[in-house]
Amino acid sequence: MSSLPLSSPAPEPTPTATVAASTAVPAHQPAAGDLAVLAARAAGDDLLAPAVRLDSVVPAPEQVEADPTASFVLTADTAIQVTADPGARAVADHLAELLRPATGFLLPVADTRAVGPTGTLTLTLAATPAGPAPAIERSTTDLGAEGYRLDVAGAGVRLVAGTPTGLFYGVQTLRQLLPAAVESSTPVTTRWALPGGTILDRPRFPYRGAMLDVARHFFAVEDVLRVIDHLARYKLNHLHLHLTDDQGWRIAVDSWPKLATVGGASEVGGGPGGHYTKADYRRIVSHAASRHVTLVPEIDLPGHTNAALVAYPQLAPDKLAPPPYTGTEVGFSYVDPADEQTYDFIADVLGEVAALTPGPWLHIGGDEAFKVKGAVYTDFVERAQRIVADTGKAVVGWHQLAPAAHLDGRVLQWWGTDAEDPTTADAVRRGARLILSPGNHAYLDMKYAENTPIGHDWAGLIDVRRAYDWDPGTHVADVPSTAVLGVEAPLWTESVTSLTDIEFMLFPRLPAIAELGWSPRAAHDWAGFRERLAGHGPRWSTAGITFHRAPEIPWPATPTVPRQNRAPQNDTTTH
Ligand code: TNX
Repeated sequence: MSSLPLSSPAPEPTPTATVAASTAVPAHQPAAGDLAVLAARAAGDDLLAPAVRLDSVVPAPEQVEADPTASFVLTADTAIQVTADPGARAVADHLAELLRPATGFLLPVADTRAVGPTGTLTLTLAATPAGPAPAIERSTTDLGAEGYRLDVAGAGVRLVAGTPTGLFYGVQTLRQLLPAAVESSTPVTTRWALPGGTILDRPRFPYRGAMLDVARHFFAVEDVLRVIDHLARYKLNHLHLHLTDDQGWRIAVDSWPKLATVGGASEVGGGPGGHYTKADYRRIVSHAASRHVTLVPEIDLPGHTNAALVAYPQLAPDKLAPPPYTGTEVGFSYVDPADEQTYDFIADVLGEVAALTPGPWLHIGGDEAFKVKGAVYTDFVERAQRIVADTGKAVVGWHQLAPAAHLDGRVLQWWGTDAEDPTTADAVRRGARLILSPGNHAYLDMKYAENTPIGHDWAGLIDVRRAYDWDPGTHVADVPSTAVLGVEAPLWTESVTSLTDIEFMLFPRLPAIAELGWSPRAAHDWAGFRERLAGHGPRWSTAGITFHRAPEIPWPATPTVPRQNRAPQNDTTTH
């Protein structure tokens, strides 16, 4: 069920599982695509039917109404037309860039004021879209900040949203409705058919994220950009970067330069580590913005700070520089809560990171500070929270922050494994909102199975079903769904050392978490999800994305893309 209010009168959202086939006779003149389908049917040949069903999208849309009598076929003559608005235009250009490599079509983009032929893919920015599909028409009056409506008919494809972000998500849906070959980086000859009908869609929760730990192992800017692309495919809108930990400090800070140059010079296992310059970080921010993803930077305090102490021993309680740490233990390091220099350091660092970050949040960690206890810990957190507020950002922290005083806009990221958590529930009663990252469902560093070659198992094994089968809205006892901002899937990287490793742990569990964050609860259905997800395997293979061929998913046996046209294969059963 959507957490966003529908305008009155508001029909109940229809779960995707119950797709209504429209029986209405199309009012328009049959177009080439329709005629081809009808001709093929008449000949008893279903080969020309679109390869993908309208109800196969991940995450499941709020409402889907298939029209099996219609389909739209992309051709060399297809053009894209878009409302004259810079944000909408950027989305139309993104759509063209997604479709050009595989189709080899020109797909010119023009704004709706242009004279000449109208586009057959039309992207319209409109607060109150109107359209011809009567059954779900009434609920289009409020698509919200991220919703969209997609109509596919023989004559063309019409995408309408109230914001560029909504159009962007409509484009991600459109991409999934084309054959898997659309993921090819080189031209493929196939019939580029989209299934006919209407999708009306908007998210259940406003915060849908993933976390990448770039501190335990460092990852190049290009790797982070690719992860952002993966998030966007599944309509996730936040990337939390865990930028600092015992093993490495990964962001340049001008006022404390040795944090990055000295503190960033290693990683787990003793590799060379690295850090992002401010220019690197700006590249990440800007790519994220182009994918409608907000960056949430984390500076973990007061624990997980060995790398900072190596660089600046005056921050250490004993004022002695510890050796660099390349192991995987936690909870031993902390900045000196009794020294004023520590708070100057925090204000400087958070001030610089806030200035680089357009999003509304700063994450201050707070987890596993085992040596800073009781009132010393809560006093420290309360000061750090106020420093965040002084930068103009809202504070996010792991749920260990819960006992500290509430502060406007405070968000706790819950990573527990026991859903009875009275301390967190009390913080919620005092005003905190929650991001749900239950360790035993959403932690993507957990192994899939006993024999998974990398990963942890302290929170249990997490197969795809376990990642999918829980409800963020009701998960923590005595926390109402109205206090849940959304979900996040963290990937800790003690044992994750490459982009291939990252993708192996993300796919296919990331789309499962994405569906929990986006889709109405009424659409939750493991049996349907595993079928829909299976169709994504060939897409990932074609895009060169590594994934775990999870045994509980009925992956198609044969590639749907002609072999000679396929990108290099990376998909893997074993690692
Ligand atoms: C706990 S979850 C941690 C991390 C580790 C992770 C490994 C959390 C807030 N802290 O420091 O990397 O377990 O799964």
